[in-house]
Amino acid sequence: MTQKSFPIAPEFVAAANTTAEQYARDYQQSIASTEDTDAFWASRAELIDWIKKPTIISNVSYDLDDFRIKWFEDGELNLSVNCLDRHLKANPYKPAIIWEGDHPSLHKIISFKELHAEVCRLGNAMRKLGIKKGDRVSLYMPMIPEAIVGMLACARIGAVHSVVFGGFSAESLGNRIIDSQSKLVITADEGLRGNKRTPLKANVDRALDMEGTDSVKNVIVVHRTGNSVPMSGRRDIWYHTLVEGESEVCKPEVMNAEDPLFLLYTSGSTGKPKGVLHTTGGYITYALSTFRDVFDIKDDDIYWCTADVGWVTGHTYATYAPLANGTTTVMFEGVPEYPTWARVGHIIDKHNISILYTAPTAIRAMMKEGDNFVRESNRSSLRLLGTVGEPINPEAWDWYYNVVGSAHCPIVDTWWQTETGGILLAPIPGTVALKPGAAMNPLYGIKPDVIDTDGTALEGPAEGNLVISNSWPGQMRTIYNDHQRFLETYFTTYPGYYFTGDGVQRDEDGHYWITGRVDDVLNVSGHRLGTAEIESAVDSHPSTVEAAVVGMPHEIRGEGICAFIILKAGEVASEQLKAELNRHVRSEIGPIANLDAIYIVDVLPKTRSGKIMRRILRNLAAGQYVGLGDLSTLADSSVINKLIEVVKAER
Ligand code: 6R9
Repeated sequence: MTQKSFPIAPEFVAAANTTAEQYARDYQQSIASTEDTDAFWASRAELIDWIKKPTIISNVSYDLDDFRIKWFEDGELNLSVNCLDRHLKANPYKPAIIWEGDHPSLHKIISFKELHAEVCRLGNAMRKLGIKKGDRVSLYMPMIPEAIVGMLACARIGAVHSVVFGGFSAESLGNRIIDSQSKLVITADEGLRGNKRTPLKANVDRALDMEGTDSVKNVIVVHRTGNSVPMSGRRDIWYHTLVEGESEVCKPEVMNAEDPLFLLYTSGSTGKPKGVLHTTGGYITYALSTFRDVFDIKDDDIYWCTADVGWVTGHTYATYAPLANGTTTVMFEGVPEYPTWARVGHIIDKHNISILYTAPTAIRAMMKEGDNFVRESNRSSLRLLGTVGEPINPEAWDWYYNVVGSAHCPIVDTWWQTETGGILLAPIPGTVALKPGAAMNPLYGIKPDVIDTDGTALEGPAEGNLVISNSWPGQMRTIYNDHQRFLETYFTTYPGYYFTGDGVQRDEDGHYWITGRVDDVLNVSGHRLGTAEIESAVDSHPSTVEAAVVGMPHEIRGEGICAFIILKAGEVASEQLKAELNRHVRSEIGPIANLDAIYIVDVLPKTRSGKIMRRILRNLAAGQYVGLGDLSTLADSSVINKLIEVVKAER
């Protein structure tokens, strides 16, 4: 925890939507009692256009014998209407999406009116394919406007979308399709990033060869690069021929507030990725409300969230919240290094971007290339910066603040999770001096607690596990197909609380500093990967017997992946085999699961009950060979020296 704090420039404070006094007063009021919290959310629900206004606000119990999470349960609405139709009267020609293509010569501006028409066309076409309310639709898309059109078209007709990150493998896509039993897949011929192509359609074909994917009746393919791709019989349809001639009027499905909106798969500490389910009314109320507070939104903001639509940030803060608020959202197809590392700055100048929301890993990658690239642009349109995904280190914070933001833009460090639907902790800009690395304060209606391993909530300055003691409208409702796992993962460790899986420190001023995951989830470039998932990918290679995967410090990605692997008898360790193992894991999960270090070992450190002691491996992976902590539960203490030998020989 650094003691340095950065007061916010008086000009910003003077123009900010929220004052320090207002935040202090309204926050206290919003958590004073359940009735007060309900009153707060009832007032925020006024930001939404309801078909039927809710009369019941919350209906929540974390008691496992009587468990329920419902918000606005008698309300009815349609999300696409909130994102599109309601802006058509006052602002039909305002840009809804500014799309910047992979190559700097290519961009497109899509107004709310145009986006509305496109969503209606696709919605009608999907209905003709037999997609009905409640059906699941998988999206496997590059960062092109049709990804947002696809999500909104699902919302229009009441289908539940499941966006799968375009960087995931065919295998990962297939598993998600099997779990969700999607009827339809929307994809593109290829993705294009940094002038490199990703074979999206070919991956879909491979995924649909997997057993258990028969639920998929059609694949809609957007023509992006134009390279020829095999189109199979009646199953595959080109997007442009499908929507051609469709009407620009599409009756929105009436959705109950608690009807599902989307599934998004995320990694947990055990087992396969879980389908986090979000519902309609609470999710959008929370998304919109937090968006306005945290980003101090004004009518003329041009807002750029760099997250891919395949992650929750791309759902909540690149798509739903800005569009519901009528804010222009910038979508970038490419990568920050193409054609040069100056690209991000050039995009900011080109589109007059006022708010930039990105991840520490991207900031570190740009920082490493030096200041000159960023200084090719003037970035004078910027007024606010945000970060998300992982703790930001003070050097990266300083660089973001001083170089990217020219020392006049506050940085909002936003802590949240796929499960939370929206931001829970952040400094509302203008209300508090910033501390680099701290997510600072709870948002309205959120009651965080720091809890020790015995389950005691700690007072004052403290360090422990982060839990939330109440509910908020954007909270996930279940794990798709596995409600029991939902209860066990989040509500059983500390009864009566939502358990986040993160460690936290609360300082003397009551500000929160996230310290990272306390479970077996890695955070690689701000993306979650379960050690169990990677281990089972390694185990599935014919040359291996067993693997243990841990995180290790990584300069750019924040956390890198380190695998300790035992080979089958007769297999010989070689650089070639290691490269092959890495290729195997990347093709099983996706390129983000790159193994940064591989140690071939004869044994793994296990407890007498057979559990791998990852703590020891984490220390070794970080090059720490002494002070390994309590080793008394280790079944065979001689393994430590053997492991140290292997690691030392390789580093
Ligand atoms: C939104 C998102 C969630 C995990 C979370 C935590 C880490 C996110 C953070 C942060 C420190 C921040 N995390 N934001 N850690 N400071 N501002 O990233 O969702 O992909 O589900 O990841 O990311 O560990 O538990 P998700």
